[in-house]
Amino acid sequence: MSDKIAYSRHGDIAVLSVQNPPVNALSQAVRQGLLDGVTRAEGDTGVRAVLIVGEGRAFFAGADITEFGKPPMEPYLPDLINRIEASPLIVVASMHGVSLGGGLEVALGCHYRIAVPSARVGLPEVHLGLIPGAGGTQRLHRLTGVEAALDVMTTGRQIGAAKAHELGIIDEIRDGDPRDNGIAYAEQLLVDGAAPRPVSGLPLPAAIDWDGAFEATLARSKGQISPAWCVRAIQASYENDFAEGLKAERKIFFDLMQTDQRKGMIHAFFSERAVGNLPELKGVAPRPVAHIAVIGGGTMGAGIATAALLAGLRVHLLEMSPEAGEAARERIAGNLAGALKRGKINDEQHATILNSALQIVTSYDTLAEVDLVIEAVFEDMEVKKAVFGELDRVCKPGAVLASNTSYLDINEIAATTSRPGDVLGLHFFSPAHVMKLLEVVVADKTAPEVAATGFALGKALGKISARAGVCDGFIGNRILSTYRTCADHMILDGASPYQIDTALEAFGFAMGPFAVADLAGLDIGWAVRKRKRAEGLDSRARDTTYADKLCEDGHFGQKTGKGYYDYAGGARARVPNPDVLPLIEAERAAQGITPRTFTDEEIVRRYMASMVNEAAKVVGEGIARRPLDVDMVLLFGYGFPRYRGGPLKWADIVGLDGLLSDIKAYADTDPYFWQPAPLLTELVATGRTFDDLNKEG
Ligand code: 3H9
Repeated sequence: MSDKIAYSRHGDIAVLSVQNPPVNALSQAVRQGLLDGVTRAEGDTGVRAVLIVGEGRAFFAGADITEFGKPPMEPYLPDLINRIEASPLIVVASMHGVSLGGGLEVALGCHYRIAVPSARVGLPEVHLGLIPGAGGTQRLHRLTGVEAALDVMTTGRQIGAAKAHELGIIDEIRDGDPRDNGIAYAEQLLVDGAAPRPVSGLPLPAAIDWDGAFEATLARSKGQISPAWCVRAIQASYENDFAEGLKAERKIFFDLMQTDQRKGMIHAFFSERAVGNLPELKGVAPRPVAHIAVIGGGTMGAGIATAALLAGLRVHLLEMSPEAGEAARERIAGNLAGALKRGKINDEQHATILNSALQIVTSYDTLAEVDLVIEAVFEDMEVKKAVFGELDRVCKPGAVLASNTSYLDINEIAATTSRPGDVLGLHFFSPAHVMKLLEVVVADKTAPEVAATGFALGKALGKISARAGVCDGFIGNRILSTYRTCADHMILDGASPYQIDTALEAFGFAMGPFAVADLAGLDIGWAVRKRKRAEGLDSRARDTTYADKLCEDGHFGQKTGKGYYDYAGGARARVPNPDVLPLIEAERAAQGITPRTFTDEEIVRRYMASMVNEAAKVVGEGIARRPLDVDMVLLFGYGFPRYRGGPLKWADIVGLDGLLSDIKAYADTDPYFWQPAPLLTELVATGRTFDDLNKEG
């Protein structure tokens, strides 16, 4: 027997306890152990029932994802589950923690299912670019009906025990120890004379309009294909017998296993967990943080304060005047009302947060006791330096001093204090209580425990935190500035903002760059362009000014009702702003450019090549430690499609040599913009990928 399964007897019940920490993934050794356990129970004199129960945190978290992409190893999960279901003994699953994917499919192969009230079940395979591949699409709807089964599979969401019971997935809910519960339930079933009850033998529920459901699911999935294939897999159960249905499911599962979407999503799954796990911070203890201060109560400061309050921290919010303080309180109250409405907090928590956890203050002297400060004032170096001077004066020794700047030099800010080791950047994304990304900007003198504190705070706030070094724009905004410039160049040469947005939204971005600019506010890009021009643009750089003219006329995007688009019909009913194309045409004429046509394919290729090239520079210079850090920044802060894994995973998949050749070809007409990243050149020369660098750590 595998050491992953402990076999024991409790009267006439054989208990198979699964021990594969941390989450009992169904690895080869676990599958083998379960198979051996069932076989042994069947030959064990006096055994009349088998109980399968997980040790530790979960029943089963599903198939072992680390085995994906490698040759499958026997026993295969669908065969094991069929074997369990075919047992002449009664087989009971006692579920606690999560039963996900193959884990729920094992439970569906058992004849009876009991769970503790806190148990959660789900079929999250679509989040990995797959469908359930061990009978889930052939069994679940026989218990729940097609509509509920499709909802569970196509959303991949977890459902609680009570709901699962209501849907017929779980037979019994009982509080207590899962093993004791399972034994008691199995004993009761034996007393009642219960027989094995294979789900595969249950009648099929009413069929639905399969083509309609397929198309509707495809349309909802924003370019991701696996959710729609859940429909086809269930449909297969109506077209032939159970064994043929399983074969059809298996074929779809393996076809999806070969797709780039599966590769991208599994890369995202592991990178999401690795990004906050920096080798250099292993064993470094963060400083305790229970009470923070936020300097500035504008949209960003109020959002940061809201995130901290929702995470249970005390917050002092500093504003310059009582009136500004009141406005900040109202912003936070508005954010909290949203959280209350969505059930994130209850009435009592809402009242406690507003009445005691949040304090609006106007004097730096009140900040003497806080553990960490986040400055979120106007993006101006002199203003920031003045704030940090005050913080240095009043904050207790060991307090962490953070700036939320999006691009300013944290080294310069730190140098204005007497404690640069305590200073770092914590770059939130707006709205800060909603957006998942946090860039933890580690400056030259930031102490390791201060960096670790940034990551610990990010975790407490439920963020995905990525380490960034100091440069203009850190990881995300630096890369954004490059691909956005690439888009502007394509506009000068003949593309329209609307064609570019449409092409990139079809590629999978949540929004195209011009719709994003309208959402963020065109004044932000305008300020950056003015700053860069003031610093002195390289004479070889192409510049565009048509967007400045929109700003000069007071059009800042959604907040003023007009930008690249006109929002008279509301944010979702955008239409092109008719003023924009004439401005572009005038600029082309002024620069003597004869416009040419672009295909959508060329737009995506150039845009992505510029993104990958800049990302490679960011990694090569050590601003990002690993390619996966860039991928997670773009995924969680910039609307990059998850099913493509991130720009550097995408680059690995499409091939680095082809991208480098294209970059070199583009450089023929604009050698300044298209300078190949040394790291990209090196990877191509040595036949390696970005993912190889991730593995090197
Ligand atoms: C499937 O089942 C296919 C079948 O239909 C058909 C097959 C033929 N495998 O997230 P955490 C690791 S597809 C391997 O930090 P939490 C994870 O990487 C599968 N490893 O904890 C991490 O490792 P590390 C369907 C796994 O408490 C550690 O466990 N199932 C797996 O926040 C702790 O994880 C899923 O998609 C796995 N299946 O969340 C479930 N799961 O410590 C995916 C986790 O080295 N998993 N690990 O970084 C999850 O959703 C969450 O991990 C879970 C725990 C909710 C279980």
